[in-house]
Amino acid sequence: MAALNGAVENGQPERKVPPLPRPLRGLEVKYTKIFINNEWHESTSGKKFPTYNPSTLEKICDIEEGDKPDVDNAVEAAKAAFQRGSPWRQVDALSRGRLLHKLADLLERDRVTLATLETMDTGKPFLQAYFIDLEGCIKTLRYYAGWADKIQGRTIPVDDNFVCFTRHEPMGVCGAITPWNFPLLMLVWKMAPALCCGNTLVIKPAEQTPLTSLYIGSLIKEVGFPPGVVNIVPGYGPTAGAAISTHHSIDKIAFTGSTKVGKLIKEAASKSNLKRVTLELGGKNPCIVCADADLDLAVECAHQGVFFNQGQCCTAASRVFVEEQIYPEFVKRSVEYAKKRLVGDPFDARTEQGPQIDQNQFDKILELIESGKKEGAKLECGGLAIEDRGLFIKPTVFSEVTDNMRIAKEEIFGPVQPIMKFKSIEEVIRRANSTEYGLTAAVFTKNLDRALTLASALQSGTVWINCYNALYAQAPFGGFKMSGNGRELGEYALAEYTEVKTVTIKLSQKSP
Ligand code: NAD
Ligand code: NW8
Repeated sequence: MAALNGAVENGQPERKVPPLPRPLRGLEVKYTKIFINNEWHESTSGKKFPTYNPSTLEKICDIEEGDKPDVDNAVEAAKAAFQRGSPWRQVDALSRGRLLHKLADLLERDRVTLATLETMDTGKPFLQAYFIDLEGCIKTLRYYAGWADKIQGRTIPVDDNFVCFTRHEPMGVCGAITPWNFPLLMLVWKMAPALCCGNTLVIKPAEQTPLTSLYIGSLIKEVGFPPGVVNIVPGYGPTAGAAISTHHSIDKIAFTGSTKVGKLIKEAASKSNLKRVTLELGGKNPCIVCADADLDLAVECAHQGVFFNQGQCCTAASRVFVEEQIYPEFVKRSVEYAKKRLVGDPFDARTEQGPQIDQNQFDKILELIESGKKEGAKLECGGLAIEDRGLFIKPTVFSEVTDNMRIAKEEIFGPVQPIMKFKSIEEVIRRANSTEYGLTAAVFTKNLDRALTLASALQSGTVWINCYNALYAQAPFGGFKMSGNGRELGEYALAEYTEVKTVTIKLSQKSP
């Protein structure tokens, strides 16, 4: 019982729990057109494409379908906005930071609207959209807002009668091609550092999920970014996406999505103008649980690690390696968790898991589940779609998984947890690293020596110890090997959005 008059009970002050945010019912979609020069345009071709709500399979609305001519218009606008002497080039560094802070303010103001739109378009639980996606967006914008006036070159000592310094200049027009699993967050990871460094942007959101990206167009205008600084062209990959990756006036491209398309983009960059490319591709991320781990923590983190966002996460813990002594207990507890996971309406506050994004992904996941059964893994629970409903899949756990099975090798991108057994640290290092991917890895142990040995031996851009999905705006994120090129977030991402210019000056006299 709470004590009266704010008095304390058990030495703890009474805590006020804020009420949970509620989604907007009957929200009308306002922004469905192509955003160029701070104005809304119809597509040159006159074509539109539908976007669906994956939990009801109903069409939400039609969106103007951008293609090459629309990308050309967007690039022209972005190029003009980057010209020497343009309004944007005259915005000083401190003011660029203020514009980003103002954009973050508007995301805070419209947080419920944006989270509602994200849930309608992706099917992710509303509370996750609100507390994770929007939180990450706002923090990333504020983090890069702070960097805007702290981007500095160096002074470099060379020959005595020379002065040499570097300038970290914006690159120019940056393309951003984003995926459907975190539509707004992946956009902000690219837009915030790009604008912070003074670039202009042409953005193509995933065709499945254009709504929140287009809403951002209205906020860009409201904040007061000059026309042409941010342009958004919704459309399909092989058309609008390819027009961006092959464009000769785009100086850099940032992509998150599949390895297959990542390769196409790098190829298109090579064949066009050698534009800079950063890629954030998939992972087959090992999660290593040692016998001495805090078992409750490890089971919960491995569960959340793979099932979060319907399993549609580049960081998904999709290869769980468990030391043999605790293997049966770990599997038993993981199955209990999976069976309890609440699947359903993403607007219901109790829901932990919504539908998969589309029929393609749904079919691919069920096909991989079938391959697991056929190749001899033990299906502990799930393994099926949920009957009578759209794209929902039961949380699935496989034990007795071996490294040669497809479910242990291929990115599933669905609610499927493959659990393997290991005997020694040397063995698990070798097995964890025997993949072309290298995005993240996680280790659960109380032994400092083991933890740090694994942290140094694992080939991945991130290693989490006794935690999972611990992402921060200030900590770089990206892949080793085929999980990608370059880094997003943190100070490291600034290098991906600036060119370094060396200025060398000869003095007429040597110093005395
Ligand atoms: P995708 O790579 O095709 O889509 C990502 C983005 O690339 C979208 O905006 C898409 O329109 C665009 N695109 C597609 N073809 C293009 C082209 N030729 N040129 C330029 N842009 C193009 O991903 P998908 O097909 O939607 O999903 C397939 C698989 O990709 C998933 O099963 C999953 O394994 C992986 N994936 C990974 C991530 C991630 O976060 N790393 C996100 C989404 C999907
Ligand atoms: C940027 C991102 C975050 C953040 C917090 C909590 C859980 C999961 C994720 C996450 C700045 C600040 C915080 C998460 C998000 C994206 C992917 C995987 C996990 N991000 N978070 Cl791809």
